[in-house]
Amino acid sequence: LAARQSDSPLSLKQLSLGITLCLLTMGSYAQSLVDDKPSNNTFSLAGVVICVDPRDEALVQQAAKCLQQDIEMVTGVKPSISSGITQQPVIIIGTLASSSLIKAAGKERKLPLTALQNKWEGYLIQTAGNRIVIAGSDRRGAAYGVFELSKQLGISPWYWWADVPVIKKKDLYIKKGVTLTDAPKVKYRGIFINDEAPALSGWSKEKFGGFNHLFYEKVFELILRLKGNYLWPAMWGNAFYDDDSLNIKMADRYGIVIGTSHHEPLMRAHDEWRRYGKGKWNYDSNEVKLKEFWRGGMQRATNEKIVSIGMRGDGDEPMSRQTATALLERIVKDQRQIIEEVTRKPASETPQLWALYKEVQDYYDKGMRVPDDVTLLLCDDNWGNIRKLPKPDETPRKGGYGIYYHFDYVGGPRNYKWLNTNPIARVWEQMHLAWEYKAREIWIVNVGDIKPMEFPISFFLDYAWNPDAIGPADLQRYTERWAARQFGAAYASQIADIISRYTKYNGRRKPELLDANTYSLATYEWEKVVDDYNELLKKATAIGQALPAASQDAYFQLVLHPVKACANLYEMYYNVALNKAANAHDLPGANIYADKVKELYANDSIITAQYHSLNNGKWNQMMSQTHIGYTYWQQPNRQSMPEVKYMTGTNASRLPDGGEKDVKVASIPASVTGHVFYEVELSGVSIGADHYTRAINTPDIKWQVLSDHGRTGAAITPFPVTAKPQKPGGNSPHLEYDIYTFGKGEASINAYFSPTLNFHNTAEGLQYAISVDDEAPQIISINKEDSNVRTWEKWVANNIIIKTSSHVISQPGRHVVKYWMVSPAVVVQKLVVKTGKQEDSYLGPPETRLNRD
Ligand code: REL
Repeated sequence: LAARQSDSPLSLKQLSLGITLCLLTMGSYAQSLVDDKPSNNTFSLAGVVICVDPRDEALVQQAAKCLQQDIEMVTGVKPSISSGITQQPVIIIGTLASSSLIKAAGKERKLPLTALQNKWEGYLIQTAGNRIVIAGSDRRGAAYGVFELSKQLGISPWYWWADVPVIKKKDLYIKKGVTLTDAPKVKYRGIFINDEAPALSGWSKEKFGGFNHLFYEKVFELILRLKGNYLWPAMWGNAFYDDDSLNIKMADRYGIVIGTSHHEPLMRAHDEWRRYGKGKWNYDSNEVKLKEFWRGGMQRATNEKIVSIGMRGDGDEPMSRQTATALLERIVKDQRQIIEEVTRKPASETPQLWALYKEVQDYYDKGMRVPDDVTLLLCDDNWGNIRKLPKPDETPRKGGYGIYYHFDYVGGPRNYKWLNTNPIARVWEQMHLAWEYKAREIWIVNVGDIKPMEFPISFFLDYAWNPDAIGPADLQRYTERWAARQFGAAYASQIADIISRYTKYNGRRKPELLDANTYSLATYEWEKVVDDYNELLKKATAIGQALPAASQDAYFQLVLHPVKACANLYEMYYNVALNKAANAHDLPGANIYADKVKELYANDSIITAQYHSLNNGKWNQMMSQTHIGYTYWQQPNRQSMPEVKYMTGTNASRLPDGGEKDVKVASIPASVTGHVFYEVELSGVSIGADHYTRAINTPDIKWQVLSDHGRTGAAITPFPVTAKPQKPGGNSPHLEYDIYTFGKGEASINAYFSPTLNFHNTAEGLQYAISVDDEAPQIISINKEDSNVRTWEKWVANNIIIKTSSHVISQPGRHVVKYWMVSPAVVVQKLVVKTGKQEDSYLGPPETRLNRD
């Protein structure tokens, strides 16, 4: 039953290419400016003055203030800000166009400023003598340069939002002679605060009095520190422009580009129509009032913005079925006329987007078009699977393409808005597709309440900054670096492992979708997933105990809480399952399990309360999202404990002799009882897809392992993701798995795929092919039926697509399973060859690994 990896799947040439690529990738992390100790090659920042031209942009002045605060946080001494260079050491900050200081420094020091000319958000940091010069090609470029320095001085972008401690140092030493230049690759990189009640709404009300400029100041600073530039503000009963007239001023001060969400045209929050709208949200019957409403939105939004255009139904609903493309095109035309009239510039000079969200994509597919300067914002399916991407041969559009992605969602098959359930391995793989297929203008992600999405937000914005810098093999290292920034280097790799693990577990199924039936008792799957979570909790707790007191609050928020909360949740549903089984089979223990459920249910609230009490209640209400007691897609009004049944009689209150095992064995169907262990082994082979025996590459197409991608182990996919579809057979790209079977005759192979969608909307969908020994490869589509909403719901709820093929095994013994590439971008996680009866389980049978030598 072995899948054997060949000794040397890589040639020497491939290996040296790999090493070169790895060095290049490593080199693209920002060069270090700071040293731990003084030396001849460093200068001290003691007594430093920050210099800014007072006529430079407001954002530059603001960035200087942030740096002033940051240096004080580290050294305890607040540097002064001056308009001229009076003493050394000095940090000079400014933009190319508006800073006389930068112009002078450029001449005097021969800074390579021309490299910044006409760059979008580029910066240059140069250290020499006793000075640091930070020059921006524009206002945000200068700010990013400042925040790069801050980060290197030890200020995490999350210092405020997650209480990450700043390590105090008496002095700071800057390396001399370093030049660092950088600029983003994706033009607009942002977050969408959404689904913000009850958690963020309650919290912001308590701490700031609502979603006002004081709240947004914190958000804008965070976005800048993460090198993002774009925000869709909170809109659940909130209206950025209307709620506080200072919101827009704050956006200007921090240089953040504002948009309204995909279904809120012309800078008007949806809630404003509820507040002020006259008549129906219907262009056919109420054109005049709608135009007036939109004109008001444009007149008010004098700040830097991207204007959403188009129209959906009232409140994020589809338009009526009869809505004609012609009407929608007219709406866009009229909206652009308003934009022109208000801005007194051609419409093409105001950045706009049209979001192909849900049914709007159908309008596009049926031929509706908008002018070329408008960015087409392509969307995921709300579950992290991109629905559409430009074809490689598509004529480029002036406005280009963007992506609207989700880390949080309210809608079917179920809301997921409590914890972080987004493994970055999948985010990377999907956004890599977006990058390679040239959706590069806007990347925006729905982050719910911001917390607890700290880690995936960091990743999304870092990846958007430079997708070429983070390759498929860099994700663990990325996570380690992130952990090191928050908690220091000592435990970074263990913390990274915990983060990867808990997101992988949560990615298998959103906690809101979990119940007693998710995992199987009969195959010991339930026991295994609970053990795994508890093991992780043990590790996470031990590391927490080893960290200094100053890191405890941050550690709880960023690492321990999700593990603790989910280990508890898993254990609770497991005990519900045991209680059910004990009841069904009239076995001892039912009441013990029921009591345990009660205890764990209560413990869930205690864990939430623990979060709320951190740092003197700074995050009170932030975890108040209901997450137990769902009965359909929408959240319940309040949590309720899963039902358990008590039994009468003394048996009910004692554990079975064999412990919980007796209950599980009893729940195995009679057909396999007695033989279960042998049957499972004899009835097939389960192989992690990356554990191939031989990989057959071609000069243009190589198999790429995606580490830690998927529900169980890793995954594998052909690279580049833009490769042309292949006809399977002969030496076309494929993977071979040597297996051994004890039986013969009919067999089936279940192939497990990441739920990638048919993003080029082809008739056949994404395809793979499969064969055993010399069979002709069978070509199978992984997503032909994705128009069926029930099928799609199953894929996203289970976070897997499973396709089955039928085969005939000629005789017991050795065989070769061949998995062939047909379409690019198909990501396979696991193959299960079934030759006999197998018990169903959620994750499928664990890998049958024998004899790897
Ligand atoms: O997740 C989404 O994209 C949508 O459901 C939201 O944008 C939508 O606006 C919803 O929060 C409320 O209207």
